[in-house]
Amino acid sequence: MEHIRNYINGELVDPRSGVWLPSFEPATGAVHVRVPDSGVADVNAAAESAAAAFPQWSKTPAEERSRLLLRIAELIERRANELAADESRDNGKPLRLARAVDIPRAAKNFRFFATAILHSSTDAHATDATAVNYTLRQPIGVAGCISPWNLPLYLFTWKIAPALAAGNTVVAKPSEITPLTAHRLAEICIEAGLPRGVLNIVHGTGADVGEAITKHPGIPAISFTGGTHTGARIARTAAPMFKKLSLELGGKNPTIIFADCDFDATLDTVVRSAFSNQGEICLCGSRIFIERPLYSRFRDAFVQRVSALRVGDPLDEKTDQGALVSEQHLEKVLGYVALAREEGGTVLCGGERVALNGRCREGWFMSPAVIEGLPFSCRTNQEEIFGPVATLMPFDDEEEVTSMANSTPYGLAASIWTSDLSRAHNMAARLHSGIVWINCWMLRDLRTPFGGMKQSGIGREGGWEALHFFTEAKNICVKL
Ligand code: TXE
Repeated sequence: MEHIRNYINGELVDPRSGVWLPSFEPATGAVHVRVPDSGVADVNAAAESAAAAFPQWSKTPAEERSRLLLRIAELIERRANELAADESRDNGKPLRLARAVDIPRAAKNFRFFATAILHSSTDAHATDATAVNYTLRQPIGVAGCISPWNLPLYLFTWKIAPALAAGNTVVAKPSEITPLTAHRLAEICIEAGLPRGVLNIVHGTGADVGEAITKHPGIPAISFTGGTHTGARIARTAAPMFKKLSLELGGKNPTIIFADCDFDATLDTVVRSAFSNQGEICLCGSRIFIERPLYSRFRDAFVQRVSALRVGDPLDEKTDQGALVSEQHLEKVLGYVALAREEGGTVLCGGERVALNGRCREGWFMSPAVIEGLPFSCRTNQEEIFGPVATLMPFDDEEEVTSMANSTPYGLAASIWTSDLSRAHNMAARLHSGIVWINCWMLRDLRTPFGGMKQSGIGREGGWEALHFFTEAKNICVKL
């Protein structure tokens, strides 16, 4: 069985503890790799090597940093099939999805920031005829990057690429639940010739490794994606240390469908926005509001489509819904279906554990659930479930649906479906969401600000936002 290793100072090394944790294949429920049970000593070694590498890396010309990051992108693409298979095995998502989305986006993250730094400019401000000011953006130093299990390599590289591109060195931690492709990235960085210490990957639990990164005095910036509860915990530690913080947290995203929408296009996309990756994407539209004249027609068509989604072996090309990432998470999501029933909801389809045959008979599968009849204010409609569960609610006018959509503690993403674009633009401006899609979902331009408000986090990733997060702005004023 493969023992994953830490990547510290350019080498693959065992955890100082000499202890490994089991990591499971969700489709079979069996241990498939072992992940280092690292701790403070491993994080300190990583932070030390990152600090030692910083002076040279931060002075490396942008063109050379770009070349190395493009080389990493190239190697990711060359190993795409292997990486997709690893990602699917590790997370439980359909292989088809890992191949089409996760791995290509990981390469794209490196390409995007590798080229961005070749075109960056800065501000200058002339103060009448007396002075000129220019803004110097300098890398922060050692950046801490902590990522979750739902889109493992995709979100891991979404932080690492801009941090390195901006001239920082990095101590990164993937989720201990899905460590495999982060390990492959270490292998790729070694092959690409990334200088030792520039990127360090320390595997282990959030409580041990995650906390140690957050607390480390030599890591002045933390970029985190994960649960709101964990984000708050990180903020409590990092804020008094005056660390820069980027927190991409949970969501409870509204999908708002008006009667004048393009019915077929809306139906096709809303099935995907609710259940892609088993609903384990912070951007998934889990609360679906439908204008009352369209409600019955959309509900019936939606239930029919969701009932037809194939729950199966992630390696099977026909599979639409793979396994949930852990037994604990499966129980959590099934618990919310039970809660929905207690709160008066009607489960129109799915919401049951699914027992497959063959190699997946012990896997963590469930049928995607559609629930109606719940008030917008109940727990099922207020709390992040992060699984294949969507609720349907009718609405009568824009005021009502805007108020319901904005009623949760979250504010990450939303989608609006209507042919009345002036209505769409007005509503988009009023929604408590950092990202609003109109007549589309998950259509991504990496230059755009990415992130949410309220309990969905602090700060934005993507484009210049990411490069500005990973740099300090200094104003230099020259008297004329
Ligand atoms: O996130 P966690 P998990 C939501 C979703 C999910 C919940 C928990 O609701 O059910 O978060 O998911 C590390 N200090 N999202 O368990 O626990 C941990 O090891 C520092 C939304 O994945 O937040 C992992 O590497 N680090 C999210 C990472 O943080 C700590 C995507 C995320 O773990 C830590 C995933 C600590 N005290 C889950 N505790 C999104 N917005 O996309 C844990 N970690």
